[in-house]
Amino acid sequence: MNILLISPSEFKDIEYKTVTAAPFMKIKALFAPHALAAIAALTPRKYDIKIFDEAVHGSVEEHLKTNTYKLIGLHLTTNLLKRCIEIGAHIRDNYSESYLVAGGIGLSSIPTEKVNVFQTVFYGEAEETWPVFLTDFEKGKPLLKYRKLSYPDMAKVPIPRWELIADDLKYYATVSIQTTRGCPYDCDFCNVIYTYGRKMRCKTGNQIIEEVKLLESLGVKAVFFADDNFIGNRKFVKEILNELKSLNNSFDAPLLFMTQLDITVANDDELLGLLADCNFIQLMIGIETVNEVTLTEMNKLQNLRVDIPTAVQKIQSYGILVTAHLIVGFDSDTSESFANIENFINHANVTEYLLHPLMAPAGTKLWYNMKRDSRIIDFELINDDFTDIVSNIIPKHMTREELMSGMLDFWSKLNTVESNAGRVSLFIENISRIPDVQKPNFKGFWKMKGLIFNAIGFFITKADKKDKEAFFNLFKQVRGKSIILVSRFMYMYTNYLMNRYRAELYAKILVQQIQIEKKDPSVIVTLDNITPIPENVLKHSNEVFKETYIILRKSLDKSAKLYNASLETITDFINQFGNEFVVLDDFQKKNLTSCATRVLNNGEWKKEVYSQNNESVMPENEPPKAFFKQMNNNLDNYLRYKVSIDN
Ligand code: B12
Ligand code: SF4
Repeated sequence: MNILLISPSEFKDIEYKTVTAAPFMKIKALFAPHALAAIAALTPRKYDIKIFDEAVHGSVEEHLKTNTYKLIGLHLTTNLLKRCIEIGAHIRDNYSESYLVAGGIGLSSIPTEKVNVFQTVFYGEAEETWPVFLTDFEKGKPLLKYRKLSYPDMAKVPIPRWELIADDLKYYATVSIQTTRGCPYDCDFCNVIYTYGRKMRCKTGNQIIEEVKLLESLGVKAVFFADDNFIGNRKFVKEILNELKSLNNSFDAPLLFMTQLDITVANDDELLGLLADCNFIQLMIGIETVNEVTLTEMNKLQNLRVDIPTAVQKIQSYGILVTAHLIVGFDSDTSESFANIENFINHANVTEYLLHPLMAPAGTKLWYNMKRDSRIIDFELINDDFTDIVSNIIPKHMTREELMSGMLDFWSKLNTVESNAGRVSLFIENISRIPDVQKPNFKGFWKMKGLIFNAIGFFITKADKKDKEAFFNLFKQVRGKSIILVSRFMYMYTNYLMNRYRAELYAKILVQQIQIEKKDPSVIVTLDNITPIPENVLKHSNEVFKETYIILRKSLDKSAKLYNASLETITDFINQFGNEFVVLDDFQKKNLTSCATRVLNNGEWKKEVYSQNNESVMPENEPPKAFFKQMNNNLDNYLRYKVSIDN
């Protein structure tokens, strides 16, 4: 049997366009299709499997004209939802011999009826469900949905099959390795812990080292560690870094590493030294805001453990670039917040930053709170193509227009060549600990010569005059400081070009969006009217969840069934008895039991099909903690979509 795995892309996608600002890199996308290489690794070798990335090879419709597949899988992301559905519809209309499936983290936030073009969908991590599906498929009995409720053990995750796209790897800025999933923190605006859990799940050192070796052998130059928080487990990360340090320095040209982690890294000199000496050149850090009140309100308490500007400078003193992820639009933000952010960037000398408007992902605490205040917007009505730049909230102390125009103004000041060059120069000057990284040997240099000459050639002949001048002045400065810093400087300037262009693209979207909202203010519809979770039920939600669990557990023991029947029971209960609910007394317990009985006898959950093999048996009396989390996370979504379908 042959299988095609598709990574969708389209020309108007910002990620796709951004890379064109650095033509000398000759890349076509920022990230290689990690999820699909991971799925390929979970597929028995007897199958003939191909990965097709539209960013590299163009539209898949063309490819399908001359190639047929028995099974086609698509990696679905919410920012490319329309393209994913378009591809799906094309396949269903023209290739009835192919069976079509889709997976991806974003799927859980999309109403089922929107993705029914796919014959099977995978919710959540697929390490355990994909192999089960393949067996079911071979038997001719694939299910409609595969939902994994427990978290796969990362120590058993196989090495992604990058060799399948060995020829494509040169077209990506980075290829990724994931060492952990999960994050120990619990920030109000983030849904990572609902998706991956709060307990860090780690691969073994051996797995990670083998992945690094594989990528190096395939000619990869830059590796992105795609963890949510690379230092979420300090002991583990230090062990890995100690091994990585000697491995990376033994290569002809050490790989460049980047990752995402939290600001408390600045409190740990040993860790900073290890990161620097492994050749981590860039750390992406969720600074979010420098307003301490907001950090407290958002439960981003780890950021209060440091003085943020000092922490940034300390990390930079190790020769590591900090990319500050910043958010504006929190309740304590006003139009003046833009000036505060600008001051922070200049004061801490942050060389790279991404400023986003506050988004409230569905199901997060922030989303619940804002929705209760009628401040969550029905995103589909405004702009669901550009989910990282058009916000889904109504800010408290600014209008939406002030939020958007503040961002436009911010970029126009900070993205100038002069402003950037000033910060980069200071960054170079302030590096006090030169990373202990091997210089590339002759063979290593030879491998990189194309890239180096292309870049230099670009700045001599094609770059704007100002960029050219700034680049060569800074090049001279960095060369004088240490040869080992040259590659990270070139990376830094390349990123600057791409981010500057990205901001221009974002600016166009914001200008359009401001006009749309001005012309027709009625596009701003808030979600409150269609999500009726009464205050009193919310207050007692854990008791209601537990009671529901205990009632249903007598009849159901497998996690997915119990979970889905619980959601339906609670929804039923809220619809029928929610408004009169005060506390969970005997009367309400009886009501809950009658809802559960109805659901057990003829509920919708019965029509859903579940993966049988790997589903865990739930404990008898006490619901596990994860059950409460899943209920909290999904109940509101479930209600929303159910109600909107019914309407
Ligand atoms: C690189 C990256 C991107 C790249 C993706 C490039 C690419 N081609 O993969 C780009 C920049 C395009 C991107 C976009 C977005 N991202 Co992003 N991204 C990441 C990052 C850092 C790594 C992704 C990765 O490679 N993971 C490793 C692979 C193995 O995991 P995976 O992709 O989840 O795949 C597994 C399953 O989803 C499933 N699966 C995936 N595809 C398929 C296909 C089939 C056929 C099957 C069967 C299964 C399957 O199986 C895989 C193995 O378990 C993650 C962080 C993270 N922890 O993953 C954030 C992350 C996934 N992104 C996130 C967000 C918010 C976004 C955006 C919504 C941003 C925006 N506002 O526009 C969009 C849309 C993503 C979405 N929700 O659909 C969040 C998602 C939170 C959530 N719960 O939804 C994460 C977790 C980051 C974070 N900490 O907030 N992202
Ligand atoms: S530290 Fe980052 S990944 Fe972890 S919960 Fe907070 S925002 Fe999410």
